[in-house]
Amino acid sequence: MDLWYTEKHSDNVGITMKVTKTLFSGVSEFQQLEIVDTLEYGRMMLLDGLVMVTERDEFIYHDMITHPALFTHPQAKKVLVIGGGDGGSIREIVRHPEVELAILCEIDGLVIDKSLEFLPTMASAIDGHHPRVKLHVDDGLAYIREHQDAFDVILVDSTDPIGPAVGLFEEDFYRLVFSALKEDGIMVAQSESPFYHADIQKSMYQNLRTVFPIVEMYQAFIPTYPSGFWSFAFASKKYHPVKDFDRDRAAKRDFYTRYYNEDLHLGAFMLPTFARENIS
Ligand code: AG3
Repeated sequence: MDLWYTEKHSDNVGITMKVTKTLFSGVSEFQQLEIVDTLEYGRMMLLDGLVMVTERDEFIYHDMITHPALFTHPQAKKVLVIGGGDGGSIREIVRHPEVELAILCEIDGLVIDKSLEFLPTMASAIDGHHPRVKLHVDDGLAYIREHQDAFDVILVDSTDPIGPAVGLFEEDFYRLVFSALKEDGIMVAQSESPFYHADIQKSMYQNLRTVFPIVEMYQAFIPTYPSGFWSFAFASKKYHPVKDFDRDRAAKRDFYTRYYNEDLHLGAFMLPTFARENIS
């Protein structure tokens, strides 16, 4: 049988992939979760029908949500991930030797459980055996409210601003993140597609700028997300991701990154005009 999955990116356009098997389909308290096998992208996780990760291109997203902040901050010891229940971000964070503790705060325990079961290459560091990793199944907002002045880096590895992630794009949340960070802390959040989501970006970056002194957007190419042109927001109290970037330190990293590198770090912050306009 010929089975295809389509995520619609607008009313008239979408991405479609040939599916060979449904590995899991179920509903949690928060959302609908599917894990399917595809012919070209390997296993793929969908939340409420939206592509979250595929085995083939997740390295791009997870390199880019983690390494720019961790190579800008001179010594990130304590890192928090909000969302990111597949574990891909935590896997990249613990490759940094200076990180003493990486905490995952995911609202939906089903995402963690099913990632451990079906996406082991992503979930390798959240299986409960990693000495520098802690897991919390909790609402990110509630968690940071109780952990002020605590983190060097906070990563918001969320879904689109619909469903459980809506609050993660609002000013009140960014204020909580600001105070949960130490005095020189950095936050990075996935910030949607500059091509399709200009309105979301406008309000998101406006909200960030009312809270953080340094706010920049950077980009990555992610083939399975809407338009393939994706972005991240870099919000910081002290360090600028380009001016304060130590290129040598990034070049000397002792682990392999298939997307991120010290030149791309700088290049990713250079934006096409229309993307700049979204956030100006
Ligand atoms: N976060 C999902 C980004 C949003 C994708 N949006 C979409 N397909 N419409 C991914 C989490 C990976 N750890």
